Amino acid sequence: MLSSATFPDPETLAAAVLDRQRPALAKALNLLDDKRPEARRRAARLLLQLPQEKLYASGHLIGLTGPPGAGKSSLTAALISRWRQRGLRVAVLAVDPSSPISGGALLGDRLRMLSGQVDSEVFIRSLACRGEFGGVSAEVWPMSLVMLAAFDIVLVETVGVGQKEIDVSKLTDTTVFVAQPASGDSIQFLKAGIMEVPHLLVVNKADLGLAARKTLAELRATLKPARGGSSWQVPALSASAARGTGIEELADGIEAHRQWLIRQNQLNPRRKKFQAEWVLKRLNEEFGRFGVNALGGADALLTELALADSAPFEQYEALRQRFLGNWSGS
Ligand SMILES: Nc1nc2c(ncn2[C@@H]2O[C@H](COP(=O)(O)OP(=O)(O)OP(=O)(O)O)[C@@H](O)[C@H]2O)c(=O)[nH]1
Ligand SMILES: [Mg+2]
Repeated sequence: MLSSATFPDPETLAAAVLDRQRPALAKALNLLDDKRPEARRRAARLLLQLPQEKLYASGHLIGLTGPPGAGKSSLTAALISRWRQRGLRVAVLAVDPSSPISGGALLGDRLRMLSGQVDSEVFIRSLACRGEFGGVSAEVWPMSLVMLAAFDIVLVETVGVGQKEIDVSKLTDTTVFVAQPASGDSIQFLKAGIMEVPHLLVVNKADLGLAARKTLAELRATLKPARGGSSWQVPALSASAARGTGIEELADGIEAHRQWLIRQNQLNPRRKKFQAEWVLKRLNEEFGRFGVNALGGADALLTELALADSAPFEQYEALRQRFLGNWSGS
């Protein structure tokens, strides 16, 4: 059992995180993943020490998802070099499937190897996935917030086909789906009525030629035109991470979606909404449906939380206390 002396001091840690010091970034992520009460309290203080504007109203939180081997990490590496050329600082959280076949926390290493552009303004971290949040490690939300405090772009890479793709979109501003040429999986996924989930589709491995072109044509055929001028038109792009083609267009497309969110005044409300969902999920885990209903029900809680100005752990703690107070008082 570790004593509280081994927990980092939140104020010092926050300053070092903002300075993008690697050991501090790693320490902060570990603290957020630590369920012990003292760690929780310190994690809450850490989040409060960070500039709230950066957490909720600036930067870009991107989800990159798609079937295994589609080239998500290779595309991420290619995007990192573009973003660095544009002067942007990048953090990558690679959510590894816990399956022993893929060997656990290796994607980060692979990415580090692939990217020639890893300098002090790029931070890459592999997270083991414990199957919560449908494939995304439970603490990815607060972890993303901490990364947003220090980096311009935070990219979350998740593996998945089928329903799992939805989940990364529940915590990111922009979701990119990477399709594998000649794979029915992608088309099936998109036809399954989850078409509205990704904001950009990209067929990687364009260097394979015909197979990639065919998949691109199929994807385009499934895309519906945007409803009215204020809707986002999902583009289907083509790229080759291996040859470095189409990367500029992909980076531009991703940025266009962020600009669209800002014009629609959606960036901040989206993050607040995802945070509310995260808090609700935590409450559900601890107190179940009964607890959530005792607190006014999921819908009322989501509305209340999305309007509140506090950090995730505070929201969670306040509701927890309210529930326990009601319960003991009745
Ligand atoms: N021909 C070709 N191969 C590519 C391209 N991009 C990636 N690959 C290859 O595809 C394989 C998978 O690439 P990754 O980038 O690891 O794919 P991933 O989607 O991150 O894979 P997981 O994280 O394991 O799901 C590797 O062997 C890459 O070399 C490309 O543009 N063209
Ligand atoms: Mg990968």
